[in-house]
Formats: sequence, C-alpha cells, structure tokens
Amino acid sequence: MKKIITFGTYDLFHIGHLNILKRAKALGDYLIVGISSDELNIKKGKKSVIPLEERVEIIKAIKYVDEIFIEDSLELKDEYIKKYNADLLVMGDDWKDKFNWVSCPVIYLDRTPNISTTQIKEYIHNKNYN
Ligand code: C2G
Repeated sequence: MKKIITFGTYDLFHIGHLNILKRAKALGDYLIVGISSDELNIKKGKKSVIPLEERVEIIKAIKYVDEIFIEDSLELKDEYIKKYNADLLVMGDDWKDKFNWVSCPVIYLDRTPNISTTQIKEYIHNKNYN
C-alpha cells in the first residue's frame, strides 16, 4: 500500500485545497494530512480565520483523506514522515524545493490558479460582493 502525506492549513477551505487533496490521493492508496496548528500559523506569519478544531473536522470529512494529525512544526516534517510510514510527500509548488531534505521522495504539484485564502480575505475586505 502506497502512503501519501501532505500538509496545510486549509483555512477558509476552497477548491484549491480540494484539488490538491484529490490529486495527492490519486498518487497512492492512503492519504495522511498534517494540519497546521494555530500556533504554527502564527510562526508562519499567518493567522487562520477558522480555528484548528473546525479545520480538522472539515479535512476529516473529505473523502480522499484517510488519516489526519496536527502539524506543530515545519522542522518536524521528516519525523512525521517516518512516524506515519509515508512513501511520498506531496506539496503545492508554492513550497517548491523547500522540503527536498526529507527522507522520502517529494512531488510539488501546480497550485490551482486564481484562488487562495489570501485572495478570499482581500475580496471580502474590499467588499467586492453584493
Ligand atoms: N494549494 C493549491 N492551490 C491553491 C491554494 C493552495 O494547490 N490555489 C495547496 C498549497 O500549495 C498547499 C495546500 O493547498 O499544498 C494547503 O495550502 P495552505 O493551507 O495555504 O497551506 P500552508 O499554510 O502553505 O501550509 O508544512 C507546510 C505547511 O503546513 C503548508
């Protein structure tokens, strides 16, 4: 059984998030998702709108996802990979080459164009809606 691992915050869950989970799962048989804690997001310079507990519930309900855990640190990537016996790390290409140091192969998939959490926040902030 080929195990895939991927990581993310998945704040204001959107089609780009769904696409990467679907494409990650299609590369193997079992998909494990590390969900960034609220503290890790603050370290990454982001503040999530949706709290961790709710992001967890949403990701758990996605049919492509087999298992989830909480990601507390970017530096622990290889520990998570070993703990969950992952065969392949999948990330979006905004992280291209950032995780080449881990012990399993890594694939960076193209991001879905024209959608991001930042864009949604800006859209609402600028009141571009009726
Ligand atoms: N993504 C995508 N297309 C978009 C937006 C996001 O493919 N239009 C992908 C990202 O490339 C990432 C995943 O969706 O692989 C989750 O994105 P974020 O929630 O923004 O995750 P991030 O905060 O970058 O956290 O350990 C690494 C991190 O925890 C990743």
